[in-house]
Formats: sequence, C-alpha cells, structure tokens
Amino acid sequence: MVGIDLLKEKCNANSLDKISGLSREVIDFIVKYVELCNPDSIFIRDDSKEDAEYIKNKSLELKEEGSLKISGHSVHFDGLHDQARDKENTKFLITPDFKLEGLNSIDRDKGIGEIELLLKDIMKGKEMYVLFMGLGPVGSEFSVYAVQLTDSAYVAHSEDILYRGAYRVFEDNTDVDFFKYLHSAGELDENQASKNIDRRRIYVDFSKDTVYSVNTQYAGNTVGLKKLALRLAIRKADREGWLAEHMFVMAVHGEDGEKNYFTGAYPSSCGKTSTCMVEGESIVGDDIAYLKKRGGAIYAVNVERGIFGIIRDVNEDDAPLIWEALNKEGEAIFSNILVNDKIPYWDGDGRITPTEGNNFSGSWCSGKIDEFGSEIPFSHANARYTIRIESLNNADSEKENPEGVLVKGIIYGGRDSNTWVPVFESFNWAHGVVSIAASLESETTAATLGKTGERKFNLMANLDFLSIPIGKYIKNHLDFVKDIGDSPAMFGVNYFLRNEHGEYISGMHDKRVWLKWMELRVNKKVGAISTPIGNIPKHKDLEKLFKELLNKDFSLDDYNMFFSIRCSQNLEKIERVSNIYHGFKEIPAEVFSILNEQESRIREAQNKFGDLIAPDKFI
Ligand code: OXD
Ligand code: MN
Repeated sequence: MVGIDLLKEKCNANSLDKISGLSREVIDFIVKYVELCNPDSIFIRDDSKEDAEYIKNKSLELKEEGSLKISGHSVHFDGLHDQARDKENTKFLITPDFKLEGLNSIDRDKGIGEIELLLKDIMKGKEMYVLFMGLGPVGSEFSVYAVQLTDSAYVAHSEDILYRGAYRVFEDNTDVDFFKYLHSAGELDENQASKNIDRRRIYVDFSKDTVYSVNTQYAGNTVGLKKLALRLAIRKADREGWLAEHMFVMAVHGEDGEKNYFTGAYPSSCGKTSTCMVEGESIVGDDIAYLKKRGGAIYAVNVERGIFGIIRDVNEDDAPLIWEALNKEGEAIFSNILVNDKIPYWDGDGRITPTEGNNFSGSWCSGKIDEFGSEIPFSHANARYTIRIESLNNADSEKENPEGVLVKGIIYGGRDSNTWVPVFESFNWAHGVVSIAASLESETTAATLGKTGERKFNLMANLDFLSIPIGKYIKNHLDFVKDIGDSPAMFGVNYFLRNEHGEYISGMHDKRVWLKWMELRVNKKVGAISTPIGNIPKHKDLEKLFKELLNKDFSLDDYNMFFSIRCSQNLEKIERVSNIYHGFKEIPAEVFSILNEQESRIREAQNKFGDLIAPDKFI
C-alpha cells in the first residue's frame, strides 16, 4: 500500500481528518517515513488539550514515564549510557562540494544509506506521533515551524511542554516552510530505554532541512525542536541575516522598575539557567534565542516555552524559584533522578538521600556498580526537569510578545577556574565579539558524553551546534550591528573562579550582584575601571550592591581577590584561542588584530605592575 492509502490504514478517523487540510509537502514527508519505519498506527496531534492529554497518558501507559506523588509530575529514565548529548555520533551530512571545516560530518549518501537501514521497520509494533510545532511565538516575524515524527510518547510529551503547538498554522497555510525531524527510540529494553545505543545516530541533512535521530531517548538528542533545530536555525539565520543563539533571555529590573532585557550564552551546565532564574529578576527563556534587527535595535525571543533544566543543586536555598515550581502540582517531568516511594531525589536537593529506589539503572541501592565496575550514582549529574516557564513565579510578562524584547546587553559565561574576573564589559561590540564571545572557553560538564573538567574552546557557547563555517559565524556577529544605532553592551562573566587552594570563591547568589551591575552599566548609571581586558566594576558600586541585595560585606580584599587581572593566564588564553583560529580558513582579520591589541595591553601592564594586578593600579 502506498501514499495516502497507507495513512488511511494507519490513522483513525480523527487523525485522518487532521491530515486532510495539510499541504502535499507535509503529507509526502509523513508518508515517506511511515513507509520506511512502518509504525502500526499514526497519531496526528493538533493544538488541542485533548491531544496533549492523549500523548501524556500514552507515556504513562507505555511506561516511558511513571507517575509521582505530586499530581501532574512524572519520571522518565533514559538508559544507563544514554544520559547526555552524543557529540561523536551527531554528524552533518555533506556532499563533496559542501565542506564544513572542523565540524563532525559524513558523506551524505553514506549517511542516508546508514540511517535508512537503521530506520527500516523500526516502528513496527509502535505508534508514530506527528507533531506540528513552532519555534518562537507562533505567528510572529521570528517564527520558524517544524514537524516532528517520533515513536516515543516521552519525546512527544516533552515537545508539548517545551514548545508551542502550531498545527493551526499548517492547517491554514499550505506553503509553510518547515524543519523536519524524524526520531525513533528503536528497540526498548525492560526499563523502556533504548537498547541499541551502539547504533545511536543523530544525522543532520541541511539539504532537506531534516534531522534524523535514532536509538536514543535523551532529550538533547531526540527533541527535534531543541538542539537539532538550533543547528538548522543557525543556517537559516545565516541566509536571512539574523542570529540563532544558545542564549537565555531575561529582564534585569532597574531601581525605577524599568525592565532591561539581556541575553546570555553559556555552555551547558555553566549557570545559564540559574542566572535567568535569580530572585528579583524575570525570565523569558533559558536556552535558545533568536535575535533580529528592527528599527536600528536588536530584539530577541525565546524559541521555547519551557525549560529542560539540570536539576542538580536545585534546592530551597540555592534555587528557590525552581524548587517551588518542582514542588507544586502541575505538569513536570523529572528525568534520571532517584525515585523512592514516588518521590524524586537528586544530587544537591538538600534532603537525606534514600539508600535504594529506582533510577536510570533500574532498581538501585547504594554501592551498585555498572558493567565496568564504576559506582552508579543515585541521580545522574545531568539529571533534568522539564517544566513550562509559566509555572515559574518569575516568568516575564513579555515572554510571548511576538515583537520580542529589546536587547540592551549580551552576556557570555564559561566555567573557568583561573582566568576571567567574575564580571567585565567589553570596550565595544567588536572587542566583545572577539575577546569575549569568540574567545569563550569552558571546562566540559556532564551535559555531553565524555570526560568532564577539560578546558575546551566553545565560541559563543554555540560550538556544539555550529553548522556554518566558524569564520562566517564570527563575521555575522561582527556585522550584525553595522546598521544599529546603539549596539547592546557586551559582558563576560565567570562564576567558577577558584583561589590558589582550588576553592570556588564566588557564592551561589553573587550573580545577582553581577547582573545588577550590568544593568547599571547599560543604563550608564555607574562608571567602571578600564583594564587591558575591558571595563571592570568599581569596589564602591559592588560593595553597595552586595549590601543591598545579599546583605553581605564585600571588602576591598574580597574585591582584589575577585577582580585582580591575572596576566599570565589571560596571555595563555589569547595564545590558545589565536592558535585555534590560525588553524581555520577565512577567519575575519579583526579577530587577530583585536586579540593582538589585547595581548599588547596585557603585556604592557604586566611589565609595569607584575603578573597579578589589583584593579586600583588602573585608576
Ligand atoms: C541543554 C544543553 O540541554 O545545552 O540545554 O545541553
Ligand atoms: Mn543548552
């Protein structure tokens, strides 16, 4: 049976009815993968509550999720070795005329051949869920549309919490341009986790705006609209003159009540979500933003409507807003935590951890080891929660504004134990793009498979998702403000600075102070000290903010410890970053000139004042 007849056979009347209004292109896409994957049935989801409910119930019925004590809460477990984004097996499909220097890729014909073999009949015995979604507020100049096919009710449920439904757009409009995702969790084991992890593949086919993901369930590999979409969006943005970034969007509230919007890019698990969630400010989005220019200014939207956040260290004291959202009734998925008596537990939750329960290894008790003899933690370091932003008390009123919010400042942060000061501002846009954004380095975390704690270059915190040549990507950033009146200020932050004993020197809540200082800077309400790496705060301004916000004394000694310029480390960093860029073709000349200028400034200061320079030397 072929084409529409196949859909007629596998859809019930309701789903069939929903297909009838769709374009040929959408139907052809669905048919192609129904033929290949051979699901027993197909569920076409529209934007209704009933359809969302159907999928949620399916994930419980199929045991992809289990219900928890608090109403609306559920737990999902990914397999023992499927706990993070798989960078090694995420590849771009390329043709001989299309090169992507430095990015993980595979010949297109070979990749398609491999993936089609893996997908053949993979959904036999399962239902295929067809979802119509929007990236960014639906019906806005920012909107990008997508269709996701998946055989995982958990993935479909996550999509519903995290993204806006857009079936009505596809129904009303037969020439929607859309991204396409095909996912199959593949064969499942007794815990309903993907079994064939050795055949896990995530292949991105730009030529068809399509991403394939197979034999995995971890949301970072499977939820099409998240990081898979970001890879396609970066290319679309490049073609159309906007930016698709790994950024939160938040409002920092001024003394006069005015809201100042910032975007912020940090590699995964480096404080991005906890920054836009700080007390006293409000959140538009925590992970991915689209930035566009209008009337000589830059506006941003949150691509998502929910949060797939790292749960480690979420506790009443350190993350009160998330804690509250995770302890009230309403939809929330907890993944890869420990469940005991239907209560979820995780690392750093501030409670006594039970010695047994169920986790991502199945039935767990303390001391349990895996097949390699390593102890299995009760909760994975990359365990997550999935909630809607609206369930947070600090959700910003503009989060659904189709016009986006006016961006006044852009923040870049990494996990850096010994180089950057906790907060500083670039001299100008190009200096920020080169010496902060394109020089970002971070120590690796559990959000991706592989060793943690290694310092890695990660420009704009977007390297994992980069899908255009690095030089072009930097140039797009440099050029972005060419026709902008007052470009946003640019800042670097580092919450992970350590002292000579290897101890972290920042407190969990200090970021509230750094944010308020940035707000004062974008509104030109405080001065700053110009140093070779950029503008840093004055002691008196921070002292006041620490007192007002945290009721803490911030002594001159503290200030010097945080803000002294570490010359050797900054010079080594410039050398590392320049070496990387020398290895690529077509890097804009400005990258090298700005790095060289920075190097000369640091060397000059080092000769004059020594290797560790207290801020007052620059006054
Ligand atoms: C995420 C990630 O989940 O970047 O946001 O890994
Ligand atoms: Mn992310």
